Amino acid sequence: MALQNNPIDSADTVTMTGAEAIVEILECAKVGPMFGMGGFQLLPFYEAVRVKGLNHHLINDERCGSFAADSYARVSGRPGICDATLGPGATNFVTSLVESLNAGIPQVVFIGDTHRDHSWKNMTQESRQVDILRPAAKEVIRIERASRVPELVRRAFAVATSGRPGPVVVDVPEDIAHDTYEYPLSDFWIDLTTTRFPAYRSRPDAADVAKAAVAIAKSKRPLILAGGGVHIAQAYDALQAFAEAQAIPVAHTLSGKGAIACTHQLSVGLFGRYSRIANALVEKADCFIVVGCKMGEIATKRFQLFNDPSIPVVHLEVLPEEIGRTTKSDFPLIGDAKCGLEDLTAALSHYGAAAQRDRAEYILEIAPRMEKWRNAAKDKLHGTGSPIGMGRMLTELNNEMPAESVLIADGGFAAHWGGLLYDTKKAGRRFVADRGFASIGYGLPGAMGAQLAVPDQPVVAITGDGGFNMVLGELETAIRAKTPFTLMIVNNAASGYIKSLQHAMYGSYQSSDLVEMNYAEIAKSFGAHGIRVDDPEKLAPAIREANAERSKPSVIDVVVTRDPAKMLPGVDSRTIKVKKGDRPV
Ligand SMILES: Cc1ncc(C[n+]2csc(CCOP(=O)(O)OP(=O)(O)O)c2C)c(N)n1
Ligand SMILES: [Mg+2]
Repeated sequence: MALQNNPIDSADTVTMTGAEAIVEILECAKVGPMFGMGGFQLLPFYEAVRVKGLNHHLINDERCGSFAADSYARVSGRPGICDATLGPGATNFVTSLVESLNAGIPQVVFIGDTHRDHSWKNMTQESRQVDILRPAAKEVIRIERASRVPELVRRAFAVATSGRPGPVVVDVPEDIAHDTYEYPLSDFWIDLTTTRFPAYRSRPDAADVAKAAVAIAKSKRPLILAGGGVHIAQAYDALQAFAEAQAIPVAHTLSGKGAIACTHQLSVGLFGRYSRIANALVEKADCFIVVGCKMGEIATKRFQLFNDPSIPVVHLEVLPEEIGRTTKSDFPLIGDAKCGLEDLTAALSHYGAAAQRDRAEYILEIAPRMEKWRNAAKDKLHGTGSPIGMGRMLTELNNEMPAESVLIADGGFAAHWGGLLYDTKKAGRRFVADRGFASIGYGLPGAMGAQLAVPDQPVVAITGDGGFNMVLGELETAIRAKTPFTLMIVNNAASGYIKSLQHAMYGSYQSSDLVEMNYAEIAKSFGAHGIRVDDPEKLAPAIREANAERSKPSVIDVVVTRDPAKMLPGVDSRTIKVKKGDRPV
């Protein structure tokens, strides 16, 4: 039981260590699972966690603990919590913190640091960890006074969950963690709004909304471009209501998948580097409504897709400094995506009937275009040959995954194939791809974090064999954490993305082959469930069997093509031409 969760006027005090005070606030915040690996500096933190019976998981690599915290946050809507010891533990967080920073995902991250009586005396494992992590985090808060522990942990939550959320590091010197201090009881509280995200919402200026509404009303072929910000703002209902009322199709980025259900009649799928029909609609659009999207390299096909200055761009974005970074914006709307969409809907309410009438033919284009694309892609989507094609694998996942489930896609091919071909059946963060930094190795820890957020729903992760090799120690963590997700390892015995690029550019290969492995056997030797599949007909039964296993994780070792000419997600990957200096895929 937390001591307090309300600011009270009390003269009573309690004596405890700084680390215990941290854990008091975490308890007030009702945090979910925590992930970390201990060391001397944070031992009292671990002891306080034990005494309170909070949910903490030892991980095998701090980066993976923070990946799991990131994924937990995305799926639960609550900040992820993780910790590491000083030095190598803390510096292991660099990659995972940048993922969360770039993707706008809140984490509260505790790291131990040296005893301040001895800092800079060449203490063992000492480094300038605060400086190393500073650009990887939204904020680094170093605790310099034990008396300020409750205030600064509250501050970490507030910064992590506000505006564009992000990771906040709390640096805890050894003496702060270990020494005792007298705290007023009244200091143990937290604003519960800051323990979820988005914490506090902001509204765009009403005059800006009115101007944007005029531009939208004038357009015949507007297109909504939805990014990950729709998830962060949980703007699903607002987006669907706006798109339906104004008869506007919705295209999405890799991070924005699920902004509207992929099966919704207004969904036109992924736009950018890969697309089904969305890029064709982009080319004919006469107004873009960009929502919670940074318009980065992949979304814009390396800044080529949205360069016609005659087409008005409405850009709804929570951070003003993002406006105009990559794409000129005629109607910037600064604020929370949910509030902004609600305001646009209200501003255009008089125009609903006209929109339905004027855009009826436009909307009717979607289904036949999608049908045509499906027909053109059917050899890939329904391929019957062995080795298994990724298109067929995604078709089987589309068939087998229920509406209430989560698919995690690792940083390489998995994200691109999944982003292009996977269909979420409900709005929501049901497709999680680590597109903030696109590190490989997110799939397995990401599945663990997501499964802890939705213990009763199927969670499937797709990862490459290279990505799995990078983090396979976390299979031990997942078994211990009793997280029964399914990990599909796309076994191409290669750093396949790289190999296929080498194929396209040079026709020869360097350092892109892996040893042939049987990952089902490896999984079994860990004590997990393992299935090896090399016949596409066996994919669906394997997914069903793995998802039915609820006591431990399952690995499905999916044997796919070794031919680098067939690995790329585009339908026409065999004929791809690579221009010097450009990235084609
Ligand atoms: C940490 C990290 N290192 C390197 C890369 C560059 N990279 C992108 S995809 C890829 C290949 C990954 O191989 P694998 O996980 O087996 O997936 P495949 O492409 O074969 O499906 C690499 C090395 C990366 N994204 N992240
Ligand atoms: Mg591979």
